[in-house]
Amino acid sequence: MSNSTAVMPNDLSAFWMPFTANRQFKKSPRMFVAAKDMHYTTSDGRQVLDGTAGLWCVNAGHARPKIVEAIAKQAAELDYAPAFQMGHPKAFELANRLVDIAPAGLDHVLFTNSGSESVETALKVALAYHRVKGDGARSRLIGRERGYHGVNFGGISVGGIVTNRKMFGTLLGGVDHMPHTHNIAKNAFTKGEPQHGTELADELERIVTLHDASTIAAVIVEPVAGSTGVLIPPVGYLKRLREITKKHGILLIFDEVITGYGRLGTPFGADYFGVTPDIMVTAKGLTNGVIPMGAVLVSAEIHDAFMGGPEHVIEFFHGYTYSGNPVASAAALATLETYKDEGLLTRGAELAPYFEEALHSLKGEPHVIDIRNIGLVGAIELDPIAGQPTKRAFSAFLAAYESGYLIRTTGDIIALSPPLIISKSQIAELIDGIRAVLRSIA
Ligand code: PXG
Ligand code: PLP
Repeated sequence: MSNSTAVMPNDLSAFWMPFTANRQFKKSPRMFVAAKDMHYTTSDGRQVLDGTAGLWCVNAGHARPKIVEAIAKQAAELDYAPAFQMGHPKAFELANRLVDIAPAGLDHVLFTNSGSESVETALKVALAYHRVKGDGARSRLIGRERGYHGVNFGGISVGGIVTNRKMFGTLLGGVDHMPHTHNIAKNAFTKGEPQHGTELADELERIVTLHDASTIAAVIVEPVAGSTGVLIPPVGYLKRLREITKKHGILLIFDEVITGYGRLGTPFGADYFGVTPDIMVTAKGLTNGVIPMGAVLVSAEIHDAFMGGPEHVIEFFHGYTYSGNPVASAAALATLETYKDEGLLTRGAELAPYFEEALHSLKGEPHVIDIRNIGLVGAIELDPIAGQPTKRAFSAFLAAYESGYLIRTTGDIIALSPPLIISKSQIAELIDGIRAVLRSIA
């Protein structure tokens, strides 16, 4: 690209970048200037194969025509409508389409602008639900170690990533955490769901006994923990959580920000595991990442519990300026159409065996201590450099980018979550690229 450097800004200092090593980045920036289907174009004109669907969100691949057209059309036709006490048709249509593809029993939708906002919304719905039912003593929230639920205060409180929590004071009170299920000693190089660790679900019984069920509002987990390195639940673990929560009248919230919209080869993680939560948190793939939007799906029982008061009174004191924004709604409808046209919500199931085999062919390469996969998500865990955690994986990330592959690293784990349109030959190319990277780094 001859004029590509023309788009480079002259000063990078003002933008304090999110979750980024700012000083390292600004010394040697990595800029994307365009994207189409499976590839990004860098500011120096190189093509980079997208191994991560952006940040786990571009499930249909980049710059898909239906989505691009829908956004342009909607912006010209109805750019914005007040979200409170007014409506516009596309938000209602989108809610209906979501209920159509969601697991049976999730019948109502609240819109947000991100996964983090979806998490806050879900936690608030859970607390308020018990309260409107006259059960307001149920105010505790239970999360899990190594859980990621976004960066807002509720989400980091129930979340279990120390670095995301420790700077920010006392967080929400009344929160407890279950142990995570990651166990390399027993489960290394498992394909799909690991055999060991199902009994860790019973830790929830212990927590319930400690606090008494009558004080607990909800349990929130990611069906597969994405952000902390693709931690796949042991066989039967989520079913057990469902049994325990049901037995004790505790709501189960699935945070499907990553597992939703086809990532596991099923529309949602709930479908993959055959476990339906009371509340499902989504974002990312809802709009293919193009426009910020999240959606929280709730059961009719939860929704209906709020509908008892006088009709002119607001039933739930919560919402965002951009809840169900027209342009975002149009983008989401076009995204769901694209998923449907191309069978993308289940395409991962066809590709998963091939992806699994390719990924596990990295066993035995330098530094690799575990490989795990489910649907079109995979992780390669590396042995950390002694005294310098995260450095090895970060070197792999930089080397991969230089050789034309976008991968994601968290700690010393490489995570892969390519767009669901990826071809078999592109999977092979990605894995071979990573193989070369692993052989090249210290
Ligand atoms: N819940 C889950 C399970 C997530 O994965 C969020 C909530 C928050 O979504 P927003 O839209 O507020 O970022 C997420 C987001 C990564 C990575 O590679 C993961 C996420 C976001 C950015 C990077 O670790 N997950
Ligand atoms: N802060 C102020 C001063 C506001 O007026 C508003 C919304 O009206 C917000 C924050 C919340 O913004 P949003 O609805 O986009 O989340």
